[in-house]
Amino acid sequence: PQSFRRLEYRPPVYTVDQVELDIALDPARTIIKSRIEVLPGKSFEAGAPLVLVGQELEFVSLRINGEAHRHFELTPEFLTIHSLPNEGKDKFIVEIICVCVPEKNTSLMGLYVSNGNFFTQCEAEGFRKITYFLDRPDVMARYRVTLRAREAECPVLLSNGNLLNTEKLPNGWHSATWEDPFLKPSYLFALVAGKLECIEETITTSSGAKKLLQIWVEPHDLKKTRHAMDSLIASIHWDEKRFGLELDLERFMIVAVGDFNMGAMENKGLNIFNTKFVLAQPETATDTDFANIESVVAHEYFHNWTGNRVTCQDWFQLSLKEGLTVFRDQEFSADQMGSESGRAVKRIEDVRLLRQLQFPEDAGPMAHPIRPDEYQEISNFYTVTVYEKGSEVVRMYQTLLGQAGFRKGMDLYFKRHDGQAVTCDDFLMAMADANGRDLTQFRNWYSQAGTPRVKVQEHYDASKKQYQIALTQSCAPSSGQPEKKPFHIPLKMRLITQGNDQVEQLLELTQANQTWTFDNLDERPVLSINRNFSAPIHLDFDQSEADLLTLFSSDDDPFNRWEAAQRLAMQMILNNRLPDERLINAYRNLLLDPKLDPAFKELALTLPAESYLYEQCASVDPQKIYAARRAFRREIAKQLQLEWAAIYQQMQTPGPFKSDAVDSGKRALKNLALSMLLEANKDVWAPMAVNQYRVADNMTDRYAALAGLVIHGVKEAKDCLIDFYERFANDALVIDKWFGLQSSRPPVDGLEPTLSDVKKLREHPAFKMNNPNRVRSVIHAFCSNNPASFHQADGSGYEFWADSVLALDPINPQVAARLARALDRWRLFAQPYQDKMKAGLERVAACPTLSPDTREVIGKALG
Ligand code: HT7
Ligand code: ZN
Repeated sequence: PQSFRRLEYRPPVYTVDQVELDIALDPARTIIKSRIEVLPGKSFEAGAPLVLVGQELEFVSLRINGEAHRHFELTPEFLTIHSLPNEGKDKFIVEIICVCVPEKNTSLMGLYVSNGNFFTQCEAEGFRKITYFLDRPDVMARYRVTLRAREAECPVLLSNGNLLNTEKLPNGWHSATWEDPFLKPSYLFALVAGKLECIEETITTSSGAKKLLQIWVEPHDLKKTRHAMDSLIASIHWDEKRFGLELDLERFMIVAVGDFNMGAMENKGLNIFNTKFVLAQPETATDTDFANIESVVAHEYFHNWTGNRVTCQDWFQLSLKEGLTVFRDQEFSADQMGSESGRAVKRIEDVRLLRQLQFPEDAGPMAHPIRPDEYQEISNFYTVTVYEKGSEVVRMYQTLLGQAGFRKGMDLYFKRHDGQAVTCDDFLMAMADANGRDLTQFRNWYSQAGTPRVKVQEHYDASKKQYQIALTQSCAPSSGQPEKKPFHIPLKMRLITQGNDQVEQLLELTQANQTWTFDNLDERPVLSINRNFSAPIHLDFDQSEADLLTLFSSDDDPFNRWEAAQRLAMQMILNNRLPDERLINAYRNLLLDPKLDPAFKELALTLPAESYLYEQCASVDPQKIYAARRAFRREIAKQLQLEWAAIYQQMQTPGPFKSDAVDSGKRALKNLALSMLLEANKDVWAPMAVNQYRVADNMTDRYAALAGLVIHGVKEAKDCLIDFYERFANDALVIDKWFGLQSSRPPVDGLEPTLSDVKKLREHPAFKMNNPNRVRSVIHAFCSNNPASFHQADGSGYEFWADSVLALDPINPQVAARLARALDRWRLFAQPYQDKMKAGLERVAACPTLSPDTREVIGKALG
């Protein structure tokens, strides 16, 4: 397979400054006429051919400077044009006509049809499925686009920028012409056409300019767009306030589509979203859905500056825009929580996700630095490493430089690079120069894969009243990187003493070993380190249970309070122990503490995920871990049954539904209580769950009740599942929940294995292999979110996985490649699991027609 290497980057030989597209939309045969103005690029040499990329296109004609041109070669991937006027030294015009077939495009890259409407997805390399072009992010041009279509089928025609003009055409056709005033790379091009309607708002931005905001959806979904619009308006105001960044377009549009490979896409002025991240009403969307919509809307909006105004030189720099934009959306969502403890809740949620998904990635066969050095298929590198670890790296600048210093760095970054395609080094230099800091060593975060380990050794000398901590950093070898250089690791710490007289400090760990000494301590302090998770590391710290209990009950850093609870639970589960009396008492005190946020309590009482527990083991027996974790949970449920019952009553949220942080925190804790009660004694508490299912006025409560019934194998679950399907049969996103819940049911005594249900669900008339959301809700939910059912000693889960990857790959390689990653960590598992996983991987590898996407993932897993 072909590999692309970061160090082989060359600036373009030719570049483009103006693009005109005329697109006649037809599902069976769309005709694309392009007129591009080409001029020498930074690597130009006289006489060099112009090499354009194109994929799955039917070539029709080529003209140069108005004349038919015959000096070209056409391959399935390239259109290579020779004999250019004046050896290519002067600007010349290339006109190409080509054809594509949107209705046959199940990859959902390029131009495709979803429910009768047209959509595009061009990042990373989809524009080449629309026309032959220099489809690379460092070629930035101005676009003018005319869309034509039959008016009855496509009354709405949208593209980037401003609407210049619309026209009625013969035979029931019509057209719209759009112009984007900003330079952009081809990956930010978009068009949407079809039967859509919008809600709109006009807002005034900081400079006093009026802006039109629109959210376009299928007409029946209009009533579900208010929350997305509110989120967009809040994002616009936040970016002005926090970063001084104003919306630069007269019009900003969001469009929702039901078939989409990822969450959303930041096309300039025309964001395209998976419906899952736009549509919400209390009756159909959970609190998590509401929060996700807010954060994805913000994320895509924030890309308007971090990604669009300043873009990436090449795809190795992806984290330049993605890490930075995730950091910005995390900060936005934290601010929306409305309180300091709300901010901490958001931080815990973000770190939990990082540790569940990114830490395993960084220790597995797909490990890569946040700025990878090599890839075969770029779409495989839209990873939790590039996004979430990338965000942690950006957060560390802020920790080192302070919020004001970080802002100075951002201001300089935009001053230097507005309108350019740049690198992660340019970002680092802006941060360093704006603050007069040498950040040379910080570069190692960009170039080295793997999660650093920091070992903590503490020593208290009572006679000297002196306390010392020695920190040692290391990082396991990863592919192509046998030795790691030390990272620059900012560690927030505080010594917890009875006098409560120590302040928080920032330790900068830059060497392999470093020691810090603290004087005048009358007693041995308890160390609270890596507060607020100031660095994305593993902490090797043999802290006593007594110290962890102290931190759990009284650390003033809520993150570390939560962390202490997680570490206590983790150690006990991994040692197959049940919670002891001291821990149960600590849980009880936390639950009863009126000063603590319900949302925080819910997080503290939620046990570490199985995927995180796996990472702590040398050889994983998934069934043993499941059993130990479940037993631990049942003990908490039983020992605190009275408290759970009281909490269930106290956390009711009467009155009209609000999706804000306060009410959603109460619902989260109430529903944890419900689940714990079912865990403790399902026969006693099932009627309460059934009642909650029936009377709920919102999806959070209805779904939580249904999930409790299904997961605990309550007999009423069957009827409630039937009722749920009938109630929401016309709402695809809710039906996804129905599928997802059944596929993620852990094993239940007396019920058939979940795999038999999943196989039936795959035959269900509403299951569609070409809809990524549905595939995720059935197949991914089972293979990636249901470890206890998936990892069966007979290997049946892995056989199902292999069958599914092979079935999905010809339809949608990107979605198949994601599913393929479910077996990444196979080497970590004990026998017989390991051999059975390997057999599954080998079966997939043997398929001769595997896509490059899936081949890369499987190849690395087996390599
Ligand atoms: N920047 C967007 C990336 C994206 C994408 C990439 C590959 C294939 C399909 C895709 N859809 C969207 C998403 C984001 O980070 O905002
Ligand atoms: Zn993004």
